[in-house]
Amino acid sequence: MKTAFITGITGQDGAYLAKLLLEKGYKVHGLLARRSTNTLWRLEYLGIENEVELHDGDLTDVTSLIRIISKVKPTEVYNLGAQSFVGTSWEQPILTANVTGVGVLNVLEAIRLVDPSIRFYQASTSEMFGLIQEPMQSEKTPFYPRSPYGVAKLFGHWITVNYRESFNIHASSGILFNHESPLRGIEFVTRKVTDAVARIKLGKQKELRLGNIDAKRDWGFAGDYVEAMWLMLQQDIPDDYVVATGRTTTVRDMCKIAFDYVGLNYEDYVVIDPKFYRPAEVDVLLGNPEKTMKKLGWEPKTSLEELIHMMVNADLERVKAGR
Ligand code: NDP
Ligand code: GDR
Repeated sequence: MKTAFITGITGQDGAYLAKLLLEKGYKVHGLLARRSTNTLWRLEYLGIENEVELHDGDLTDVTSLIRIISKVKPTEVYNLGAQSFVGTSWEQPILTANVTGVGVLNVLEAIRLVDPSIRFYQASTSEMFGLIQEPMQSEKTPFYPRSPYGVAKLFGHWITVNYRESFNIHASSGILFNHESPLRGIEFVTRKVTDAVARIKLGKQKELRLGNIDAKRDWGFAGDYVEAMWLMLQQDIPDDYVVATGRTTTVRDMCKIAFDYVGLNYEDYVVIDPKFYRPAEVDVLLGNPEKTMKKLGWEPKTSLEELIHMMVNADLERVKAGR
């Protein structure tokens, strides 16, 4: 039986990946960072909270990682834990650097010390491309991060490459473009929009305040993207892969899709609020997933329309139930 250890198991991707690995017959362990509130709602939503084994620890505490990895003896480690909200990274840059950047090195050091044959996945990001230098971004596109989050992730990416080259660790870096779902945190723009659409439709909210709605993103479905993570660790040779849909859409058009779906005009409700502008913006992202499609046989299965409709439906149900 294969055994996986997932950091960030309580996050959007961690929950979907845990479900996928359980379906494949894995024993799944996860890292549980100490919080004063319950963070298991995503695992509960997928009905797998009792099927995974959780271990107290933190990405900034390398001893906790060494202890857990020694005990669990995983064959695969997926490092999905991070301070992942770009906006917050300007308010908490040091914490972001420690968790999202040095946290990667802590996991790699734990693997190097305990068992260098463990396979490792790093959750890298299109935010590393930042200021765009090529119209479509691939594994060969130069990086130019635009936020403390992007800079921290760039460290995580390069330390993953470095440990692969220095110590022969089977370490792969998935450069994933934005991916969303009903389990997306409410602070991210797609979920903020679908939650507002549900509330406005049900008479519980009057307007939706957004920042830069001309920003463009390449949005896919998280459920599709965790499959690519798993595929990377099944390859004989570790590598870096861009995971994206190859289609880019403005925040404005994404809003239109969401409001149209419930028969409303987004222009009647969206208010631009400079409070949500960022000190430095990533204007446009558009991924080229050609290598991933060819080498891993992976492809995105869910269109942006299907994704946004799925999210609006889930939010309508949740708001109606008063959850
Ligand atoms: P989420 O924000 O939903 O999940 C982040 C996870 O990290 C949570 O489980 C959180 O725990 C955990 N975490 C935060 N701080 C710590 C810490 N100090 N120690 C241990 N765990 C911690 O992110 P996603 O699921 O959306 O993303 C997964 C990964 O992929 C992240 O690394 C993200 O940066 C990256 N990524 C995401 C993309 C996307 O579009 N979703 C695109 C590209 C990369 P808790 O629940 O307790 O807060
Ligand atoms: P992003 O996602 O920064 O791309 O990072 P987010 O959904 O936060 O922003 C996308 C774009 O929308 C613009 N925007 C707003 N964003 C938010 N959150 N709230 C608003 O009100 C708003 N108005 C406009 C933003 O300026 C931005 O241009 C996500 C995270 O999951 C990262 O962890 C991951 O690495 C990247 O995706 C790929």
